[in-house]
Amino acid sequence: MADRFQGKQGLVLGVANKRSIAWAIAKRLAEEGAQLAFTFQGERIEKSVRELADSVQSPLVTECDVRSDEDVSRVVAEAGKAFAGGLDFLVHSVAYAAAEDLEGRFTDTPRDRFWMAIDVSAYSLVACARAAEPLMAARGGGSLVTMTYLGGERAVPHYNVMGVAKATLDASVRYLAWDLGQNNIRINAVSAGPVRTLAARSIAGFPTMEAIVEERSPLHRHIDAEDVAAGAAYLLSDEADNVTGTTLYVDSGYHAMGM
Ligand code: 0WE
Repeated sequence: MADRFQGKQGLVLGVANKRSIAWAIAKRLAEEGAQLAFTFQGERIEKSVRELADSVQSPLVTECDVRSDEDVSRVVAEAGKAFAGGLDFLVHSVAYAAAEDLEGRFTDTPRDRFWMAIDVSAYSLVACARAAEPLMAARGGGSLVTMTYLGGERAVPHYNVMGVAKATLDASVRYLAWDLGQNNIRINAVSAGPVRTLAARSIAGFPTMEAIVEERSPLHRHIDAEDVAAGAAYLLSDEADNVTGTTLYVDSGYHAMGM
Protein backbone atom coordinates (compact mmCIF):
# COMPACT_ATOMS: atom_id res chain seq x y z
CA MET A 1 0.00 0.00 0.00
CA ALA A 2 1.23 3.47 -0.85
CA ASP A 3 1.74 6.02 1.93
CA ARG A 4 0.27 9.09 0.27
CA PHE A 5 -1.40 10.20 3.52
CA GLN A 6 1.51 9.81 5.94
CA GLY A 7 1.42 12.81 8.29
CA LYS A 8 -1.97 13.96 6.98
CA GLN A 9 -5.00 14.63 9.14
CA GLY A 10 -8.59 14.62 8.06
CA LEU A 11 -12.23 14.67 9.09
CA VAL A 12 -14.74 12.14 7.74
CA LEU A 13 -18.49 12.82 7.80
CA GLY A 14 -21.00 10.15 6.80
CA VAL A 15 -19.95 6.82 8.24
CA ALA A 16 -22.99 4.81 9.37
CA ASN A 17 -21.65 1.24 9.27
CA LYS A 18 -18.97 -0.90 7.68
CA ARG A 19 -20.71 -0.79 4.30
CA SER A 20 -20.74 3.03 4.13
CA ILE A 21 -18.84 4.63 1.25
CA ALA A 22 -17.38 7.02 3.84
CA TRP A 23 -15.95 4.02 5.73
CA ALA A 24 -14.38 2.54 2.60
CA ILE A 25 -12.72 5.90 1.97
CA ALA A 26 -11.59 6.21 5.60
CA LYS A 27 -10.11 2.71 5.61
CA ARG A 28 -8.18 3.43 2.44
CA LEU A 29 -6.81 6.74 3.78
CA ALA A 30 -5.87 5.12 7.12
CA GLU A 31 -4.08 2.27 5.32
CA GLU A 32 -2.06 4.92 3.53
CA GLY A 33 -1.08 6.62 6.79
CA ALA A 34 -3.79 9.22 7.49
CA GLN A 35 -5.02 10.15 10.94
CA LEU A 36 -8.80 10.46 10.96
CA ALA A 37 -11.55 12.10 12.98
CA PHE A 38 -15.15 10.95 12.49
CA THR A 39 -18.64 12.32 12.94
CA PHE A 40 -21.86 10.37 13.31
CA GLN A 41 -25.52 11.31 13.19
CA GLY A 42 -27.84 9.90 15.85
CA GLU A 43 -27.46 7.53 18.82
CA ARG A 44 -28.54 4.55 16.74
CA ILE A 45 -25.27 4.45 14.83
CA GLU A 46 -22.90 5.88 17.46
CA LYS A 47 -21.67 2.47 18.59
CA SER A 48 -20.85 1.18 15.09
CA VAL A 49 -19.01 4.39 14.18
CA ARG A 50 -17.01 4.32 17.43
CA GLU A 51 -15.99 0.70 16.82
CA LEU A 52 -14.87 1.43 13.26
CA ALA A 53 -13.06 4.61 14.34
CA ASP A 54 -11.26 2.71 17.13
CA SER A 55 -10.02 0.18 14.58
CA VAL A 56 -8.03 2.98 12.88
CA GLN A 57 -6.91 4.60 16.19
CA SER A 58 -9.02 7.69 15.62
CA PRO A 59 -8.43 10.50 18.15
CA LEU A 60 -11.95 11.93 17.77
CA VAL A 61 -15.50 10.69 17.23
CA THR A 62 -18.22 13.28 17.71
CA GLU A 63 -21.88 13.78 16.80
CA CYS A 64 -22.67 16.24 14.02
CA ASP A 65 -26.03 17.48 12.81
CA VAL A 66 -25.03 19.01 9.48
CA ARG A 67 -28.21 21.13 9.46
CA SER A 68 -26.65 23.24 12.21
CA ASP A 69 -23.85 25.71 11.37
CA GLU A 70 -22.92 25.79 15.06
CA ASP A 71 -22.55 22.00 15.15
CA VAL A 72 -20.43 21.95 11.99
CA SER A 73 -18.18 24.74 13.36
CA ARG A 74 -17.80 22.99 16.71
CA VAL A 75 -16.92 19.66 15.09
CA VAL A 76 -14.33 21.17 12.76
CA ALA A 77 -12.84 23.09 15.71
CA GLU A 78 -12.69 19.86 17.77
CA ALA A 79 -10.94 18.11 14.90
CA GLY A 80 -8.48 21.00 14.67
CA LYS A 81 -7.73 20.60 18.40
CA ALA A 82 -7.38 16.82 18.15
CA PHE A 83 -4.89 17.40 15.33
CA ALA A 84 -3.00 20.28 16.96
CA GLY A 85 -4.22 23.11 14.78
CA GLY A 86 -4.62 21.87 11.26
CA LEU A 87 -6.70 19.89 8.84
CA ASP A 88 -5.43 18.51 5.53
CA PHE A 89 -8.62 17.01 4.14
CA LEU A 90 -12.35 16.52 4.65
CA VAL A 91 -14.59 13.74 3.36
CA HIS A 92 -18.27 14.70 2.94
CA SER A 93 -20.41 11.61 2.34
CA VAL A 94 -23.74 12.82 3.65
CA ALA A 95 -27.19 12.80 2.05
CA TYR A 96 -30.76 12.46 3.17
CA ALA A 97 -34.21 12.69 1.66
CA ALA A 98 -37.40 11.36 3.22
CA ALA A 99 -37.90 7.76 2.13
CA GLU A 100 -41.35 8.59 0.78
CA ASP A 101 -39.75 11.18 -1.56
CA LEU A 102 -37.51 8.52 -3.17
CA GLU A 103 -40.49 6.70 -4.63
CA GLY A 104 -43.54 7.84 -6.52
CA ARG A 105 -43.70 11.17 -8.32
CA PHE A 106 -41.29 14.13 -7.91
CA THR A 107 -44.32 16.36 -8.45
CA ASP A 108 -45.59 15.33 -5.02
CA THR A 109 -42.50 16.49 -3.08
CA PRO A 110 -43.69 18.90 -0.40
CA ARG A 111 -41.88 22.22 0.02
CA ASP A 112 -40.49 21.50 3.48
CA ARG A 113 -38.98 18.15 2.51
CA PHE A 114 -37.56 19.61 -0.73
CA TRP A 115 -35.57 22.15 1.29
CA MET A 116 -34.67 19.58 3.95
CA ALA A 117 -33.06 17.30 1.34
CA ILE A 118 -31.05 20.21 -0.09
CA ASP A 119 -30.11 21.45 3.39
CA VAL A 120 -28.72 18.08 4.52
CA SER A 121 -27.31 16.89 1.21
CA ALA A 122 -25.94 20.09 -0.39
CA TYR A 123 -25.76 23.09 1.95
CA SER A 124 -23.89 20.93 4.47
CA LEU A 125 -20.91 20.93 2.08
CA VAL A 126 -20.87 24.73 2.04
CA ALA A 127 -20.95 24.78 5.85
CA CYS A 128 -18.11 22.23 6.04
CA ALA A 129 -16.00 24.15 3.54
CA ARG A 130 -16.49 27.43 5.39
CA ALA A 131 -15.54 25.87 8.72
CA ALA A 132 -12.57 23.90 7.36
CA GLU A 133 -11.03 26.67 5.24
CA PRO A 134 -9.00 28.42 8.00
CA LEU A 135 -7.66 25.10 9.36
CA MET A 136 -6.60 24.00 5.89
CA ALA A 137 -5.15 27.40 5.04
CA ALA A 138 -3.05 27.05 8.22
CA ARG A 139 -1.49 23.91 6.68
CA GLY A 140 -0.80 25.69 3.39
CA GLY A 141 -3.73 24.08 1.59
CA GLY A 142 -6.09 21.14 1.67
CA SER A 143 -8.57 18.98 -0.17
CA LEU A 144 -12.25 18.18 0.17
CA VAL A 145 -14.21 15.44 -1.52
CA THR A 146 -17.95 14.86 -1.69
CA MET A 147 -20.13 12.10 -3.14
CA THR A 148 -22.49 12.79 -6.01
CA TYR A 149 -24.62 10.79 -8.41
CA LEU A 150 -25.66 10.93 -12.09
CA GLY A 151 -29.22 11.55 -10.90
CA GLY A 152 -28.16 15.19 -10.38
CA GLU A 153 -27.54 15.59 -14.12
CA ARG A 154 -30.12 13.27 -15.69
CA ALA A 155 -33.55 12.16 -14.57
CA VAL A 156 -33.16 8.79 -12.85
CA PRO A 157 -36.63 7.41 -12.02
CA HIS A 158 -37.41 7.77 -8.29
CA TYR A 159 -34.21 9.64 -7.41
CA ASN A 160 -36.44 12.73 -7.51
CA VAL A 161 -35.61 15.36 -4.89
CA MET A 162 -32.18 13.79 -4.29
CA GLY A 163 -31.42 14.59 -7.93
CA VAL A 164 -32.20 18.23 -7.31
CA ALA A 165 -30.04 18.11 -4.18
CA LYS A 166 -27.12 16.56 -6.13
CA ALA A 167 -27.44 19.21 -8.86
CA THR A 168 -27.15 21.81 -6.09
CA LEU A 169 -24.19 19.94 -4.62
CA ASP A 170 -22.42 19.72 -8.01
CA ALA A 171 -22.79 23.45 -8.64
CA SER A 172 -21.65 24.14 -5.07
CA VAL A 173 -18.43 22.17 -5.74
CA ARG A 174 -17.62 24.47 -8.68
CA TYR A 175 -18.30 27.71 -6.79
CA LEU A 176 -16.45 26.47 -3.71
CA ALA A 177 -13.52 25.48 -5.92
CA TRP A 178 -13.23 29.08 -7.06
CA ASP A 179 -13.35 30.51 -3.54
CA LEU A 180 -11.10 27.93 -1.87
CA GLY A 181 -8.53 27.99 -4.66
CA GLN A 182 -7.13 31.23 -3.30
CA ASN A 183 -5.98 29.28 -0.23
CA ASN A 184 -4.65 26.31 -2.22
CA ILE A 185 -7.66 24.23 -1.14
CA ARG A 186 -9.15 21.84 -3.70
CA ILE A 187 -12.66 20.42 -3.78
CA ASN A 188 -14.00 17.68 -6.03
CA ALA A 189 -16.79 15.13 -6.27
CA VAL A 190 -16.85 11.41 -6.95
CA SER A 191 -19.90 10.29 -8.93
CA ALA A 192 -20.43 6.68 -7.94
CA GLY A 193 -22.54 4.10 -9.70
CA PRO A 194 -25.03 2.28 -7.47
CA VAL A 195 -23.24 0.81 -4.40
CA ARG A 196 -24.94 -1.51 -1.89
CA THR A 197 -24.95 0.55 1.31
CA LEU A 198 -27.40 0.96 4.19
CA ALA A 199 -28.91 3.94 2.32
CA ALA A 200 -29.27 1.88 -0.86
CA ARG A 201 -30.71 -1.24 0.72
CA SER A 202 -33.97 0.46 1.66
CA ILE A 203 -34.52 1.58 -1.95
CA ALA A 204 -37.02 -0.48 -3.92
CA GLY A 205 -35.67 -1.41 -7.34
CA PHE A 206 -32.01 -1.11 -6.33
CA PRO A 207 -31.15 -4.59 -7.63
CA THR A 208 -32.74 -3.61 -10.96
CA MET A 209 -30.52 -0.52 -11.13
CA GLU A 210 -27.41 -2.60 -10.48
CA ALA A 211 -28.48 -5.01 -13.22
CA ILE A 212 -28.96 -2.13 -15.68
CA VAL A 213 -25.46 -0.77 -14.96
CA GLU A 214 -23.95 -4.22 -15.39
CA GLU A 215 -25.75 -4.68 -18.69
CA ARG A 216 -25.24 -1.23 -20.26
CA SER A 217 -21.98 0.15 -18.87
CA PRO A 218 -18.82 -0.23 -20.98
CA LEU A 219 -17.19 -2.37 -18.29
CA HIS A 220 -20.30 -4.45 -17.53
CA ARG A 221 -19.56 -4.72 -13.85
CA HIS A 222 -20.96 -3.42 -10.61
CA ILE A 223 -19.21 -0.85 -8.47
CA ASP A 224 -18.18 -1.44 -4.89
CA ALA A 225 -17.29 0.97 -2.13
CA GLU A 226 -13.56 0.17 -2.48
CA ASP A 227 -13.60 1.33 -6.12
CA VAL A 228 -15.18 4.58 -5.02
CA ALA A 229 -12.64 4.90 -2.19
CA ALA A 230 -9.73 4.62 -4.63
CA GLY A 231 -11.12 7.54 -6.65
CA ALA A 232 -11.74 9.63 -3.55
CA ALA A 233 -8.24 8.90 -2.22
CA TYR A 234 -6.72 10.04 -5.51
CA LEU A 235 -8.64 13.33 -5.41
CA LEU A 236 -7.65 13.90 -1.77
CA SER A 237 -3.98 13.09 -2.38
CA ASP A 238 -1.18 15.34 -3.60
CA GLU A 239 -1.28 13.38 -6.87
CA ALA A 240 -4.37 15.47 -7.72
CA ASP A 241 -2.52 18.70 -6.93
CA ASN A 242 -3.95 20.55 -9.93
CA VAL A 243 -7.42 18.99 -9.93
CA THR A 244 -10.30 21.01 -8.50
CA GLY A 245 -13.96 21.75 -9.23
CA THR A 246 -14.48 18.49 -11.08
CA THR A 247 -16.31 15.17 -10.91
CA LEU A 248 -14.60 11.79 -11.16
CA TYR A 249 -16.99 9.07 -12.33
CA VAL A 250 -16.51 5.68 -10.72
CA ASP A 251 -19.41 3.99 -12.45
CA SER A 252 -17.96 1.43 -14.91
CA GLY A 253 -18.40 4.14 -17.57
CA TYR A 254 -22.19 4.13 -17.37
CA HIS A 255 -22.41 7.96 -17.59
CA ALA A 256 -20.76 7.93 -21.03
CA MET A 257 -23.58 5.94 -22.62
CA GLY A 258 -26.70 7.18 -24.37
CA MET A 259 -28.46 3.85 -24.44
O1 0WE B 1 -27.75 9.20 -3.16
C1 0WE B 1 -28.17 8.07 -3.07
C2 0WE B 1 -29.10 7.67 -1.93
C3 0WE B 1 -29.13 8.65 -0.81
C4 0WE B 1 -30.30 8.48 0.12
C5 0WE B 1 -30.82 7.24 0.48
C6 0WE B 1 -31.87 7.16 1.37
C7 0WE B 1 -32.51 5.85 1.73
C8 0WE B 1 -33.15 5.90 3.09
C9 0WE B 1 -30.86 9.60 0.67
N1 0WE B 1 -31.89 9.54 1.54
C10 0WE B 1 -32.39 8.35 1.90
N2 0WE B 1 -33.42 8.33 2.78
C11 0WE B 1 -33.88 7.18 3.35
O2 0WE B 1 -34.84 7.21 4.12
N3 0WE B 1 -27.86 7.15 -4.05
C12 0WE B 1 -27.05 7.57 -5.17
C13 0WE B 1 -28.35 5.76 -4.05
C14 0WE B 1 -29.65 5.76 -4.77
O3 0WE B 1 -30.79 6.14 -4.16
C15 0WE B 1 -31.80 6.05 -5.08
C16 0WE B 1 -31.29 5.63 -6.30
C17 0WE B 1 -29.90 5.45 -6.10
C18 0WE B 1 -28.88 5.01 -7.11
C19 0WE B 1 -33.16 6.34 -4.94
C20 0WE B 1 -34.00 6.16 -6.04
C21 0WE B 1 -33.50 5.75 -7.24
C22 0WE B 1 -32.14 5.48 -7.40
